[in-house]
Amino acid sequence: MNSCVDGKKTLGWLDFHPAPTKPHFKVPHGAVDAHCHVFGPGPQFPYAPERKYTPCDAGKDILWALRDKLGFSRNVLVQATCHGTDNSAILDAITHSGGRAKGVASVKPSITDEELTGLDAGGIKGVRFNFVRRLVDPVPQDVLLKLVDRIKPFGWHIVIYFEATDLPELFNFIADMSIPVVIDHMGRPDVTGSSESSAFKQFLDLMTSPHVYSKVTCPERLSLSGSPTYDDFVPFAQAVIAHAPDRVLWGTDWPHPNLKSHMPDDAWLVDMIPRIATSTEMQRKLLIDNPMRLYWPEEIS
Ligand code: 0GY
Repeated sequence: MNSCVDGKKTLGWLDFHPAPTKPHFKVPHGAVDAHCHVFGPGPQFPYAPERKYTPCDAGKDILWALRDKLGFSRNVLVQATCHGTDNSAILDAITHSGGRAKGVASVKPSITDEELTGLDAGGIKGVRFNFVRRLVDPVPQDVLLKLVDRIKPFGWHIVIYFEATDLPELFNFIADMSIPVVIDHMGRPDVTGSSESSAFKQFLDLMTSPHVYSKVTCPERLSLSGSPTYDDFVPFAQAVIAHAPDRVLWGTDWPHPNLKSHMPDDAWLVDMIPRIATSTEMQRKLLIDNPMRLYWPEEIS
């Protein structure tokens, strides 16, 4: 596996898998990869000066090839902190996706209504709030709530990223939200513990709110038991899916930014799907019905 290289400088973060294999699990026709990113290329779409890591360039054409190889039909592109609030790379990718990609932006609280309208026209369906302190300085909740009021007329939702230790502080903020909220990576539970712990019970409690969704994603980030089967991740994802089958989403997280020790073959991640969503009905909800409701509602008959 290569490390990212910037000019002659090796950056230390791992590059995405150079040759993912074909998964054994065949995803249903129309499946959505609802959490992935495009990065750069740096000269065309520069990285944010305030970034905490520099990703390997990972452009749209490589993502579309991966989508096809894994058998997916559509992608949701989530803005990561390395691009700050400049959403140009994902907007460019959406424009060149033939209608097969939508996006989630990061914005400054000072964004104008005109700029929001432009993002909406460009295929943005939500705003990401990031509370992960190693990545950003969180914005105060009252400031974010003003933004929620402003995006509500667009029919967008919030995507929220936080670590499990911050759930108690964020519980009411999320539970009281007046628009849908999608939680990244199940709120990053400690999967070395029990899926029946009080901390994870609190997460499942939050998931009883009818506007709260979760991505059952990122075994490669959360697991300590490791690849290719990531067994410790499975009971957590199973519990979330069983608890709220109509409000779970799945994604690859390609190109897996900010990883330094382990990079998955994306086929391993796809092969996790039937282990966490164990019936064809659950798989259809996870991969098609739920993401289509949030990202392509106009195509639901
Ligand atoms: C992820 C994970 C990470 C990074 C970001 O916005 C970001 O920079 O999301 C991470 O370091 O945990 O899912 O993309």
